[in-house]
Amino acid sequence: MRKNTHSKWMWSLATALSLGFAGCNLFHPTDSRDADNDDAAALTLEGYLEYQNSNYDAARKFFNKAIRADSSYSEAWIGLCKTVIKAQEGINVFELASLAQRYEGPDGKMTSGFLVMSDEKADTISRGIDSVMFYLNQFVARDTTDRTDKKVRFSTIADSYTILQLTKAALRIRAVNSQISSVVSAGSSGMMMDLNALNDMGDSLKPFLSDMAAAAEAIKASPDAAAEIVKAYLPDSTRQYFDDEDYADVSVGLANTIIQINDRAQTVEKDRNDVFFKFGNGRDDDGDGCVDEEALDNYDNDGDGEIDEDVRDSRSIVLVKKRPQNVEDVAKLSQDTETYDLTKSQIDSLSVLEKYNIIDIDMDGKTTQEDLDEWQFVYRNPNERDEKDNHLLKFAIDLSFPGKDLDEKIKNKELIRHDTDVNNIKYSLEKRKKMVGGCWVNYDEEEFLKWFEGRNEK
Ligand SMILES: [Ca+2]
Ligand SMILES: [Ca+2]
Ligand SMILES: [Ca+2]
Ligand SMILES: [Ca+2]
Repeated sequence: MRKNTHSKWMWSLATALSLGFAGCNLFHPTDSRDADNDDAAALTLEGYLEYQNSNYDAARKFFNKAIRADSSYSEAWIGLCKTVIKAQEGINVFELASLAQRYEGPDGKMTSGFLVMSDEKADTISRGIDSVMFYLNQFVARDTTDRTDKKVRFSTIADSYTILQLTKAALRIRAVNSQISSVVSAGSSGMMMDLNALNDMGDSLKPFLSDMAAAAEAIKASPDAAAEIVKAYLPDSTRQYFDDEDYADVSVGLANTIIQINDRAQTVEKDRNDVFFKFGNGRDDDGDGCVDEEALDNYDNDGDGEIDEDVRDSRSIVLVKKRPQNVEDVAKLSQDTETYDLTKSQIDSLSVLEKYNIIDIDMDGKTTQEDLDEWQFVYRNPNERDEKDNHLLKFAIDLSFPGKDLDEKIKNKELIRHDTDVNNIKYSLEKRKKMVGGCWVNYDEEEFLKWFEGRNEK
């Protein structure tokens, strides 16, 4: 079993990578063989010749000299990046991608090279990637801010860059005995993210998201090659539901989602981490009285002006597919010829999760199947939501959030969020209804006292 799945994707990965490298015959010979110290083109050619002969130390010196002569000379940067990747022991991108391959371990559980390797090896690889990234990141930063001659772009090395960053991310998530493939899965309804796996990561969550976001930028720069690489890191189940043509788009969609989460992770004030990064915990984390009210879609679903605060269990996330999978779907599509843009990673609909049978999101006394307003968007069609700029879930239609602007709304929620000592309540239920509004209007005194359970008493 291991052998079969292995060889299949390996061939496509090898093809993707070799295309990347074959396309990299970028070094234009010049007449001069005497590389002056200020002739970037000639120095780059010298570097390339050394690279061809596997003299990586010498190659690196020439490329560095070329960059000193002309720091915008992209061919020298690419040469330098390829050289440091080649020269770094243990950093063979193809081998690294192979580590992601899952197989059934002796205990019957699915495992991967990342999970079975020794801590020592993981450290070595991790350090190796860091030293390569020292150069790659400089080039990427220049390329994305128009500080190169643009003869060769980041996309040329995006496949290697993706593998290095995904490997880094995989090594981080390994620390909590998990794998990237446990975070993302697919089913007939689309691709899903299980953010519960991220809840376990603690302090390594932000670095993990930052590695994933870097990989995501590379995926966006070169989606077709990246699709093959992404396949190696994601569970096999994602493959059967998307055809090859869609896979690149789905990968970009996933990349966009990860970039958005990472932006939020890197910019949120430290003391508000819990508001955004306690996924689906069945508690009100932002102080508006609603419990796990948001869907992770980069939009405001409850109308309080904040995006993806107090997010619900994200197994409910579904990326829509544009291609019909069966006869019923074909019939549906012919009525509504709308097609979706997979790169936007729109949420089609939320799957109603059983675990919420006992969690009342809006605190109106009804849950899940009795209260589908908690799970349905005001506008069923994601494109319509975009057009109307209305991403509200139905339960939020009548909610109001007083406060003259977003700052004041947040300030009020913060006061409530920190008012956690049931023996010394500063803001009564009546005050909360007036200050924050939100779901507090649905609480009675008994439910109000329950809100304090499990929160810190001072
Ligand atoms: Ca809330
Ligand atoms: Ca929550
Ligand atoms: Ca919100
Ligand atoms: Ca949202």
